[in-house]
Amino acid sequence: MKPLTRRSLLRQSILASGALLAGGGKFALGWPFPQSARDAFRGGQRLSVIDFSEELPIDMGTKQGSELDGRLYTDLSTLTSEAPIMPARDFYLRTCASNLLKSDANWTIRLGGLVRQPVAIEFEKLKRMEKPAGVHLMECAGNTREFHFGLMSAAEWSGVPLSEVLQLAQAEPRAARVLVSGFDQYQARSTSSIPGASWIFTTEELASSGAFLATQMNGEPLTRDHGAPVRLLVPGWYGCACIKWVDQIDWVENDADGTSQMQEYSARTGQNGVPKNAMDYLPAIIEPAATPIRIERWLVDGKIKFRIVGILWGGTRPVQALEIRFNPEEDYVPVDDLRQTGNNTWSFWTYAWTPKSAGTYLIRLRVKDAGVLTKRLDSGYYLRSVDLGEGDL
Ligand SMILES: Nc1nc2c(c(=O)[nH]1)N[C@H]1C(S)=C(S)[C@@H](COP(=O)(O)O)O[C@H]1N2
Ligand SMILES: [Mo]
Repeated sequence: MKPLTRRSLLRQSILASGALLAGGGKFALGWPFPQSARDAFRGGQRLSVIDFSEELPIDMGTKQGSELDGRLYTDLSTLTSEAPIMPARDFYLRTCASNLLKSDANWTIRLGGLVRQPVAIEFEKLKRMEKPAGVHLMECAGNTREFHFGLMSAAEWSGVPLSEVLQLAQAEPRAARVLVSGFDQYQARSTSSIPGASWIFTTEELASSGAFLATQMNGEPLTRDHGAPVRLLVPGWYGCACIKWVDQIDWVENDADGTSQMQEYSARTGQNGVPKNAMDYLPAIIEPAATPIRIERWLVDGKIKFRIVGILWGGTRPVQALEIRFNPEEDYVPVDDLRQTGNNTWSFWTYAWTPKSAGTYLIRLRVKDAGVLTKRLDSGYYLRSVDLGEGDL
């Protein structure tokens, strides 16, 4: 499927509403027609935002630690559909720049392995090939509830399609896969991660995902922590494949071993055990997933109402329906308002909630779409809970 431009999205939603008006009731390409849920809060007053329960009280949005143990958890609770792009300073970090990383002046990427003649590609050359790549979301495969799902962000990128970069050297006939590596030596020994981030792709995976070497984020050069001067971005794949500080690209044989990074992330990318060969790894794609990001408490016409705001991301086509459930005993019901803007980044949904009583609620989402796998979502991975006291209602 071709990436949807803003214009084609607009066209689709016009088509969809046209079809509805004409009584056809058919959505163009299954695009859900946004219902209007905001009315439920019209004239009301937003009183507060209720915290999710059973999540660690951690510092969101500030960098902590350094090198391989450096992290920044993006605060998703303030995200709005009006400002859906993260400035670089708020974009999540899972590994910060090494203290041993040299300056990015005169940076080159060595393109080698199974090639007739290796070449050194200067960063300046990449800059001349750079073009806008659009908005893309990144999510760490190790994004968890205890850290408020803060290892996820979206930004607008520019760069060079990796398939174009590969043309700069002539591959040998045996060359079957592409190994992308970045600078990964650190001063300090990590307590939690294995140093060495590299990933092996087929040319088909690179082409179909639209993988590119990113040279700009939100119209600016990359920051050091985000991989300056150049990182890989693989749209629709988990962040572990998005190698930072790229300095080496090698053509390898079809039966090349998977890298230590692929092994380290095998459980989190849904692999069958820890395969030895790269060819036995499934693509590390992000299946459709959804989670609430904020519970707003409102006063509307003298009554307390809750408005749940959430996001939907992943997958390769718009989902047919998104449903929410508040406790295992209750049924799933459709969310009120889902505005899907494509699969490259997160989309926003809302739900007007009137809980009957105080108590603890476990909030889960479900994608209803025949044939679409949502293993992580269905496992309860993105569940969040909230405790409502008598005074909240
Ligand atoms: N060189 C290198 N690239 C890397 C990593 C790393 O440790 N070293 N971590 C990966 C992981 S696990 C993720 S989730 C993303 C995070 O990118 P960000 O910190 O810019 O958000 O970078 C990836 N690229
Ligand atoms: Mo990650």
